[in-house]
Amino acid sequence: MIEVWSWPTPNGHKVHIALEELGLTWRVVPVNIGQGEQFSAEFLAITPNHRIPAIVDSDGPGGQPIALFESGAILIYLAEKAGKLIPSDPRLRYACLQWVMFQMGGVGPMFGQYNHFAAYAPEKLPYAIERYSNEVKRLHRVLEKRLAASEYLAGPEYSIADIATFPWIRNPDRRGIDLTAYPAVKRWHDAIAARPAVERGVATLADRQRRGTITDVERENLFGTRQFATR
Ligand SMILES: N[C@@H](CCC(=O)N[C@@H](CS)C(=O)NCC(=O)O)C(=O)O
Repeated sequence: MIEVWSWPTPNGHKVHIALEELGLTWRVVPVNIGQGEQFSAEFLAITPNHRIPAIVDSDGPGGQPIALFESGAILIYLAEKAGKLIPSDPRLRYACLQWVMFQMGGVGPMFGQYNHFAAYAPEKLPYAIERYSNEVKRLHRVLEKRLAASEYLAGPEYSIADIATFPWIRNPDRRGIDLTAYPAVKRWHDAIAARPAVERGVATLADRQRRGTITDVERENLFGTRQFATR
């Protein structure tokens, strides 16, 4: 059994989707990050980084339990465990890992900073909003170029590179993006969104999704002194 400590955010959805695609047995342990549950002793024992997602697989390598954090590492682990969604041909495998790293080091952090400055920062800072908006658009252009030449990010087959990236491309209006300006990304997005496993993955904890203006408690946990306390 794989326990997924998670919340309905793009990084959480990557893992929910991968588990549904791979058909592994799993259960979700909700970690309400707005309410500060990521700082609990139980969760910190799994990940010192107090960020979702993290997993505990009771049947890890050698039949022993394993705990993992960082969604990219989790996707690689799950794909290798199941022997699916990661190419075995070395060239395609490195292409897959390259696009997973591109998502982890580029798409996730830049889109996240855009969300922060555009939606959550108490002060609207034009320089920061413009900088991250430019990065969001630039990264869409990189994806467009790749997906105009290749069916999926790693090559002809759907892989964890697509699963890592898709949750950050859905809901494009949240980032001021019109996907019709990126036709190859749109073709890829629509094909992935229609997969039943993806529909199930993004439905995980959907009833717990935060809506409306950020509250003072959420701000304190995510961006305030509680977030930055020494632990
Ligand atoms: N690089 C990490 C990023 C994880 C991350 O930022 N998770 C966010 C939700 S998407 C989180 O747990 N935030 C809680 C917090 O900031 O305290 C990964 O991909 O796993």
